[in-house]
Amino acid sequence: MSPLQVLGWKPFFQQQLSLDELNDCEPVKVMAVHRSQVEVTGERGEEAVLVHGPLFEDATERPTVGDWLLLERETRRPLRRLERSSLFKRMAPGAKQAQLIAANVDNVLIVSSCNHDFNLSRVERCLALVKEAGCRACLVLTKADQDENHEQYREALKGHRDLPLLLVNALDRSSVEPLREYCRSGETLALLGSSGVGKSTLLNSLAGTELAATSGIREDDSKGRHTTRHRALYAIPAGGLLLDSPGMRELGLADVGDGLAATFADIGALAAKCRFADCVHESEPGCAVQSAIDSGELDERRLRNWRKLEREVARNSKTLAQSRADDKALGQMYRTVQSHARSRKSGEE
Ligand SMILES: Nc1nc2c(ncn2[C@@H]2O[C@H](COP(=O)(O)OP(=O)(O)OP(=O)(O)O)[C@@H](O)[C@H]2O)c(=O)[nH]1
Ligand SMILES: [Mg+2]
Ligand SMILES: [Zn+2]
Repeated sequence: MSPLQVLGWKPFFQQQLSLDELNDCEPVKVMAVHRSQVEVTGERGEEAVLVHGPLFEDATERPTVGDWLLLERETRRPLRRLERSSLFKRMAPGAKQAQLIAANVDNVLIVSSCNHDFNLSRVERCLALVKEAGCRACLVLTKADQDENHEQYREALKGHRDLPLLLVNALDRSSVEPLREYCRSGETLALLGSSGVGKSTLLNSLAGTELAATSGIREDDSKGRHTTRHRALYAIPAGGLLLDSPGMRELGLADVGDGLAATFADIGALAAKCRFADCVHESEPGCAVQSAIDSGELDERRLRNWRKLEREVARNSKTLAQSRADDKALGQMYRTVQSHARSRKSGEE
């Protein structure tokens, strides 16, 4: 594998380059993002690149961790960002725009612990993001060495047959070995989960060396201390790229309607069998969703969570559509003003 392929370079990216670009440019992978510069790695190794200016004014255009940038070979100036094969984003509370988490991720580990942190509704929230991005996911429960009662977790997840589950001691390299299939050479693996679940510990065990700092959790409520402060990609000696991120308190769902529908495909299939097409699955006669709850086939918590996330996606999709429309109107106005200015100028000459 070439150094670029190890970083995840694929035909999908290669095809985006024009002949001129192939001659004059070099693709580099964004490993970490700071205010006005990004850390990148490419054929020449690591370097820092400035990314301010008009090219990156729009928030969703700005490079995020995992992006490929084209640099002008001589000046090392970024010319453009390549189209992404996948994108993770979230709605921050009260925000009007989605915040980018990472791009070009292949696989995701949804990390929880065998303690108070385990929360099925949060797993479902994460899954909606993963399915929207089209990534492969595995649920990892850390701290299996600290809890003997593993059956409850398997039981809780029995509805998610397509989601592999692995219980590990993240501190033990042999225990995390089965996760290697998610971070083969040239693949990018993202670790998502709340603070203190052991994301950085997992990363270090998979890397076989201490790449990321870790620290103990609070005794009283098992919560973490937000040890990891920034998102960053790490190239591990075995070949894969691992994305470590700070534990996210809020993983608000943006416009991820398809991902949500895929996560709750069972409820969708039931709803299709309701007598009335506009059934809201509360007290209508012939409601297949309610009868699945009565028979114990569907968990009431799962239905409640689906409703909650559906409302959230609807609300945020509306906000995002509105800000896109506002941006477009603003862009139109600028262009009109500029062209008036130009025609005035040429009239004077
Ligand atoms: N016994 C045991 N301890 C673990 C395991 N996984 C993580 N820990 C410990 O849990 C603590 C938190 O681990 P981190 O790796 O820092 O957690 P994190 O998810 O990166 O947390 P943030 O960076 O704050 O988001 C550390 O003290 C780890 O040693 C495990 O499987 N078993
Ligand atoms: Mg960490
Ligand atoms: Zn119904």
